[in-house]
Amino acid sequence: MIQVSIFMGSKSDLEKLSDCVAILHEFGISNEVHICSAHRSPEYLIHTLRRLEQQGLQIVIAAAGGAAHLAGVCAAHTTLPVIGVPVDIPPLNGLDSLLSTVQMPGGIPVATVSIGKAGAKNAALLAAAILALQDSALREKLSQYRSGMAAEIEKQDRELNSP
Ligand code: RP5
Repeated sequence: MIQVSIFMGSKSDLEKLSDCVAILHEFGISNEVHICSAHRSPEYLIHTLRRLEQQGLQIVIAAAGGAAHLAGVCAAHTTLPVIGVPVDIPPLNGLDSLLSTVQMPGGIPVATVSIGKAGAKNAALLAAAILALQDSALREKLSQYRSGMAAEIEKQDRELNSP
């Protein structure tokens, strides 16, 4: 059973999503990555989403750049939680993607994370946090991940201020 599906609007988005995939793997969350464009392959997108949902999919991560309707279209076709990642592409470098993804009309929510690589990373962590509601081992892994970040910051501070 695939817990999380990452949909991206183009193969060109893949590099920006590498941390998202890596974190899902690090946390042991089963996932699949699909190239499904809301504009260029709308029927394939819905077909793939429906197939995965029937197989037990729990969370959708949808990443797209430009006039980024991918997350909203996914959310229109499922009641699963949808996390939108605005991908930064020229010429507007993600502001267009952010507004297209985040400004959903009331009734069909998309949980939108920050633009680009940071957002891709946070999408995986948010998916982990949602799944951790029903998985105490995953909650513990998230807690350890946070402790690791805190320890790294403290180490950097000690190094900066060591005589
Ligand atoms: C969006 O258009 C994709 O998500 C991608 O970010 C952007 C550009 O796609 P390509 O022209 O590189 O295929 O649909």
